[in-house]
Amino acid sequence: MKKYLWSFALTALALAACGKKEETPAAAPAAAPVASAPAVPVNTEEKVLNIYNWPDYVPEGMIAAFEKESGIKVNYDTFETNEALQAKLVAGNTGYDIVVPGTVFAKGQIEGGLLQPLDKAKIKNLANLDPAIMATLTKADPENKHLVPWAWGFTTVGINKTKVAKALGSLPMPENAWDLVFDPKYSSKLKSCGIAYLDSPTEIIPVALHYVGKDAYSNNPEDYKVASAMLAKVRKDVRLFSSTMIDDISGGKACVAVGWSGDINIAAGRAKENGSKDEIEALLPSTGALIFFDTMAITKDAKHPNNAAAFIDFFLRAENAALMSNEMSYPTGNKAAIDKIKPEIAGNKTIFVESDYFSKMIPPSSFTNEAREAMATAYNAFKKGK
Ligand code: SPD
Repeated sequence: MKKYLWSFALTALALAACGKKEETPAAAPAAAPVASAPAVPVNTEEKVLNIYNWPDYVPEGMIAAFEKESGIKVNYDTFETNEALQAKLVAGNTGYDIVVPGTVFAKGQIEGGLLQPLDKAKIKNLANLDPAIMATLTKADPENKHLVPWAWGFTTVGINKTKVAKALGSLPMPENAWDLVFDPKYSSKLKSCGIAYLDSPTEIIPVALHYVGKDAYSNNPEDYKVASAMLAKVRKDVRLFSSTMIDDISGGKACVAVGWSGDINIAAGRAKENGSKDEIEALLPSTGALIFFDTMAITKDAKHPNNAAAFIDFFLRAENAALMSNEMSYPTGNKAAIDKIKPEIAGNKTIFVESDYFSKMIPPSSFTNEAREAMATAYNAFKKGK
């Protein structure tokens, strides 16, 4: 299937190029051409592009296809948390051209001058993007000058249904799935098969705030105290603070997790590939889950901004954005890609959520620096069990 999609994309490209060649002779002038500025500026950058993205986010073969078509060598590194990317950007001289922050961090990065405005003339496929999603991104990037959606998804509870049912015994599943990871009544039973939390203050404190009825993006330290008190009660039941959640769920280290929708779906597929009969699924908590948008942006000191624009344009082709959704289980913000999404992905309610649940979800906001520091303090104390 992968091969078919890629050869389809490349064949279409080749045909388009051939078409152009055929038209040229009819329009060629009889006299020698007068030298003039080329219609498309020549890209004189060295043929290198450095990308920094989340793990398990790019379809197999996509980077190689870009390299083959463009002749640009891509160095592709990954980071596991927004905090890690933030620290690199603030330290400066990242060496990266494209980074993929979540919008909750990107807002501050734009305001701090860490990301540069896009040269939109070089990214024609921006026209493929969904205006509704671009409107949402204006909360972080007021005039849509810097950020291009890579994917979106939500932070939720993922379970190995088989193992959770066994560990809960006669206790029925709660109506609100967040209870599984935040209420000792459930966590004390589930600790036997493994509870995992994402290892990041800005992933855990917001969902904890939401669970205790506060604004998930509260900047109020008093609210953090309430969330911390709740977390302290389940600390002894948490087995893992994970940055390898897909493997931890699919490999059986955890039966319940605070994780990302797409990664939980990937874990479900991986467990099956590995021969497990257990059913793994992302849940839709009755009180809602936290939406996120991860976005491509060009760093302020990128050495290869033209190559970066070429890659962004390549990713925004409908076929490529659809391939990301099909392979990585995250929805795309690319409207032109939607009719190319496989029915089993488009119809999976824990990937493309239905509108009645969507209205329950918590949209992303952003944190002040002080709030981020307070969250880190609360989270580290919780992790240490203090
Ligand atoms: N496998 C890709 C995971 C991307 C997760 N980004 C989530 C950011 C949520 N705040």
